[in-house]
Amino acid sequence: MASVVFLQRELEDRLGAMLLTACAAKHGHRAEIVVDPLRHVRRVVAAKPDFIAMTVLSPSLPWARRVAAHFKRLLPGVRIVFGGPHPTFLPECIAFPEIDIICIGEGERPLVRMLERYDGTLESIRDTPGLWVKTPGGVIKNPRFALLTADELSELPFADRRHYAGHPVLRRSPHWRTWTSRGCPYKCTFCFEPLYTEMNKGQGPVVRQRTVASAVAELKHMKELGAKYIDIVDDQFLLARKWTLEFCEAYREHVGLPLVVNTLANHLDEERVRALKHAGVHSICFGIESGVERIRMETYRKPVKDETIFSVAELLRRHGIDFLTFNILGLPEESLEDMYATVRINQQIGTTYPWCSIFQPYPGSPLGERYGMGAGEQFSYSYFQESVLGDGPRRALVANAHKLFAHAVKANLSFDAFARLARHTSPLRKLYTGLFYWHYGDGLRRRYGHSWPGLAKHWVYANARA
Ligand code: B12
Ligand code: SF4
Repeated sequence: MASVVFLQRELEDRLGAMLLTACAAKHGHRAEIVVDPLRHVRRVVAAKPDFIAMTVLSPSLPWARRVAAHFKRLLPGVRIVFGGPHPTFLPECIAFPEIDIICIGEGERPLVRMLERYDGTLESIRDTPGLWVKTPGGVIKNPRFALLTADELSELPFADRRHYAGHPVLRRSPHWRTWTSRGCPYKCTFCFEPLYTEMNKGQGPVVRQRTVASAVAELKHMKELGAKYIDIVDDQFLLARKWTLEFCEAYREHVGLPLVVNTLANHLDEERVRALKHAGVHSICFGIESGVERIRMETYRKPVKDETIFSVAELLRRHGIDFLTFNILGLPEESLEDMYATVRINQQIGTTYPWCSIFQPYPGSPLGERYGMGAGEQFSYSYFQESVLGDGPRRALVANAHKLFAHAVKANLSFDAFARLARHTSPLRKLYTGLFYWHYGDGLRRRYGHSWPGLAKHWVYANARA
């Protein structure tokens, strides 16, 4: 029996860690999750872990390295293993001295195999599929296991939520995440999915759905544990019509909690929207990304036409379903007029929740390759902060436009007003951040039942550690 402790910084339920700890425990190993580990050092040390594990997104690499170095000092002999999108797409990060092992892609099989074989030496796990292992003789780069099949995904244990039950903020969060599928068949250039599909070519289907029965059984379990609002994180919830219709029927009968899902707008039609409404779907999220059709379809390669966006918005309004649109500002070639076009299309369709991020060239995405960020150390911690591209004035313009985005949509600002405010350079522009958080928080309240005091606690915590 080996032991592993997953560390995380965010006050969010993390599916990767919850699933992997459940798999480890199912195979007889000790596994736990510690949130905010630098404040709970004693808990980590007391667990006497063989492995300290983290899911690493590109912006959290500096934090993950700092924490890894800290625990390596406190726990000589502990092995540090990183998984998740950053090591998957930039495995060279294993060169950092704090990292012993990285996992590329799905982690269930590699983790269990690693825990089973470990005898205290890196030699014992050097040939584990899916892992790169740093041995005294150099880094061993193993081939990967095949992707889990749809049947295997359906047999995975439920994400283990007990780890969060003792955490004061997470315990009270009304909003819980789950999943029903993996993979996405589209090829948007700001996203990692095209490369993920490419690197798994020949390994069986990349897009896989759990059975309706397994997905609904987990949702029922979540409801029994106290979930109030459900967020399904799948990139594409509406891929297969028959699956969706069966799911909606079963969800309504056995769960019925307010639900939020993501989809490409093209998958929304009368039959599916009616079924989703019947099931209790509260909001649907889809990407617009840019109001300029050419940028959306050619630069971002998101295959959604303007006419689809208009017709889908009308359909959702008719059925009384709220909708959130994903939008991006700050692509280097984007003018202020282009940015306003994204505001404008959202005004025209009456978006309930106009969500917007600042473009970041993450590793693994085609645009990330174009605007390359090397070891990824320079990312801002959040895509709500600032652009990492362009000179100072350009970054300030993009940050202003981004902070004003939701307000410009909701208040129907004209181009002139939007441009005047976006070009503003006095310290007063700091007030825009308040506007941004007001709209963002209001969306979280309405979609997921959060309270303002709960959100304030969350943000104070996040900013104190940013
Ligand atoms: C839900 C979600 C969130 C949630 C929860 C985060 C989480 N990862 O659990 C929240 C809201 C907190 C979140 C926040 C952010 N997110 Co997010 N998020 C997602 C989303 C939609 C689903 C993640 C998920 O739960 N997947 C299901 C689980 C099971 O998969 P997984 O976490 O990848 O884990 C599997 C493997 O990666 C591996 N694995 C993972 N960890 C480990 C560890 C070990 C030891 C091992 C062996 C294996 C292993 O095994 C797991 C099971 O197979 C993804 C998109 C996607 N399709 O993945 C984006 C995504 C991960 N997010 C992304 C980003 C950019 C962010 C933010 C940085 C955005 C921001 N605000 O700026 C923040 C993070 C803050 C920060 N600075 O780090 C990017 C990451 C890109 C990158 N190169 O890092 C993604 C890929 C979206 C995208 N397409 O660009 N996110
Ligand atoms: S942005 Fe969405 S639709 Fe496009 S490839 Fe990524 S997950 Fe798929």
